[in-house]
Amino acid sequence: MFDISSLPEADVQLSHRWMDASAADTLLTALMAGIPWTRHRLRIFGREVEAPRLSCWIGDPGALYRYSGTRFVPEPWPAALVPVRDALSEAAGVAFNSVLANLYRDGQDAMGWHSDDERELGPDPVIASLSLGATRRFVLKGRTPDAEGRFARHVLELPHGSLLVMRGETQARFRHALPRTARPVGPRINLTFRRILY
Ligand SMILES: O=C(O)CCC(=O)C(=O)O
Repeated sequence: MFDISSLPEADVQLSHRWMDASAADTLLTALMAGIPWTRHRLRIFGREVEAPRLSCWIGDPGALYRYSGTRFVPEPWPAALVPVRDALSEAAGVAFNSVLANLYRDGQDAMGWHSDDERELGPDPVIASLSLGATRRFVLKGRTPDAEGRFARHVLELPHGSLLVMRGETQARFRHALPRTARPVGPRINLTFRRILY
């Protein structure tokens, strides 16, 4: 099922075509219209800034999430996401109860360096990341240098309908980011399914 089933030191699996193109098109259209997209305000180094993307925190009623200094109360599951959540829970072996949806409107929208290591996720969380729309570059960078002072770096292209699953110590060992690009690219939705422990 996965085209990549691990990377050096990173417990990462990637299926370039987890969802077929027409199902991915239908889901993209439904989510563009059906998610209440907002521009989150984030606290970075003590300063409030607007995130360079639109987002929505979605989940079961108790799945509260705090990141970048803000506490998010989940929006209810849009109908189009319920079968996707269930199929992903089955594929990843984790009962996902929440998802962070991000909408990158063009190449200027991005996600900075971070790990998905918030306390609510518990140790070594499983994160299943489904991408829809424009292909963008996803970069993983080691958090600590090796003996030669070099940081491990892996670059993955995430196309329409692809599924990336990160497990084990990947969040503890790596940061990840979705950099800006000067290439003309269309909109992209990314959905990172998570399990909040509460
Ligand atoms: O858009 C992506 O592929 C990355 C999203 C991400 O890093 C996150 O939701 O934590």
